[in-house]
Amino acid sequence: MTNFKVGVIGAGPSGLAMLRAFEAEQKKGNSIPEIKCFEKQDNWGGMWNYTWRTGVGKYGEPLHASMYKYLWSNGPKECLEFADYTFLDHFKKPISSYPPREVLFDYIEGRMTKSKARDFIQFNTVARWVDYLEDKQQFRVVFDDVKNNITFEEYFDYLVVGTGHFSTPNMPYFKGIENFPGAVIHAHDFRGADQFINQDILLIGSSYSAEDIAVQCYKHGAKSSTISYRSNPIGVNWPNGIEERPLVSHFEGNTAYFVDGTFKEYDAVIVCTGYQHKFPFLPDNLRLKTKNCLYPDNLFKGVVFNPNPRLIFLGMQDQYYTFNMFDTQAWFARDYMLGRIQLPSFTDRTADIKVWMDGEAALTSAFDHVDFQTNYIKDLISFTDYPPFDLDKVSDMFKEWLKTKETDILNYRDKVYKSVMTGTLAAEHHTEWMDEMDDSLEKYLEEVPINEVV
Ligand code: FAD
Ligand code: NA7
Repeated sequence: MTNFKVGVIGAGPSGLAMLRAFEAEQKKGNSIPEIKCFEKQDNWGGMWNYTWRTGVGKYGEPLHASMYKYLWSNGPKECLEFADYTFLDHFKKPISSYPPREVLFDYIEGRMTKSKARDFIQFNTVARWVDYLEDKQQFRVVFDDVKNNITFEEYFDYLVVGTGHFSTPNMPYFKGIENFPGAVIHAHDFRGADQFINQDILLIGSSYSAEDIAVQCYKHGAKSSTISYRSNPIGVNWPNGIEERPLVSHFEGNTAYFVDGTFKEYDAVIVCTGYQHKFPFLPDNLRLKTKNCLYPDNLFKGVVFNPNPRLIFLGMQDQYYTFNMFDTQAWFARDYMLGRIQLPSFTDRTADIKVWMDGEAALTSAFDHVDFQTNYIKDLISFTDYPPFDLDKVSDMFKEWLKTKETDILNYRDKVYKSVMTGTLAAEHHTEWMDEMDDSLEKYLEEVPINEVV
């Protein structure tokens, strides 16, 4: 049955995966429901749609973007590759394993421009509020077209939320920080390390953002970076100029004091303490309440909202896998909406969720986390016709990536991996990552950089 209507909120990689999944079905000659996607930015790509702005956007909305200039993929591209549109399909030649942001944006966009997907998306439009109408079994969604300053509502039989969760900062308080004389920003507002040249930087938090921003600051000429951890240090082999200390206890002026009794003066503080899952448009009974983890509670197969299975969330997990995981979720969601996948009872769904959550709680290492997410994707893929790919090999690549970072945090991006989709070995980039200050698509795709041609 396809005489129903699907609303998709967000046109980042997750929302676009949903459009792609339905398009794949249509291409097989099957009919699909009516689909409408609403995106608050003026373009698609989600996080990969870079902006120089911070704070609020052109129309006064809180900015979604947390990405920065000079951001290069922090994992091998071979681990995120779409199974139905490979890097070779897009670039027509092997490229390196760790492309910059603009190159990945181009790849995401390339898959979509081959279709009519853009016609389904209304840009500059924010989902403001959602109600579920029990009698009609429909969602009523209130939107703001922020460009034209118009509020309107639409009704959907299924609602897909793909609004991401690395956008609303988690910003803890540290005593005395209000009197720190230099810049205090969250990683969400970091737009590039060039403003920190010759400065002593304090980063609070010890996960991906702290790790990469410290390396960016090193690369672009900061004097020093200190990473302050709450639970565990990142523990890689840092170069001189990057160090780790336990958590800040308090600030006095520009001096930070740490819980081990040490202290140091800083020019700027970058708070890298992660993000909140925030759904200001969802009422309490439809809101996903979770932190950044591999298996959020209340999501059957990590996708279907258990208390109301007409509501679907994509990409709400912490992410080793990204683009291809969103695809497998979208394919699952599509086949469920099309009635090909029958949901078990509420009780059985709850039990299934518990098995996965207990599994996550028992994990002890990063390798375990990779295996867990690999098994999750294997499970999802078994329900649909998403092109199967060698997930064990991808899992091995993730583990190799983790090991390489430990020993060579500054140069891990120079390593190349083989695509499990095409068997193609990535090309070594023309310039070593530490020496490459230009992250543009144009420079990246040059066979030989212009400045090396005599
Ligand atoms: P997003 O990309 O966040 O897209 C969500 C979309 O929803 C946005 O376009 C947003 O504008 C829209 N939206 C939000 N609220 C509303 C609303 N109310 N109404 C309408 N639209 C709305 N992944 C990797 O694979 N490799 C990397 O190297 C990597 N680096 C990263 C670096 C940073 C700094 C961050 C923050 C993330 C990084 N990621 C990386 C993860 C990245 O989030 C995912 O790759 C991917 O972008 C997630 O896709 P998504 O569609 O789920 O969410
Ligand atoms: P993450 O991966 O969610 O990590 C958050 C980090 O912040 C983590 O080290 C936490 O330490 C730390 N944290 C959280 N709250 C506090 C407080 N109150 N005090 C000190 N430290 C705290 O977020 P990231 O921004 O690093 O990464 C998110 C995505 O952005 C990721 O996918 C990347 O690709 C880019 P904990 O270990 O919990 O003690």
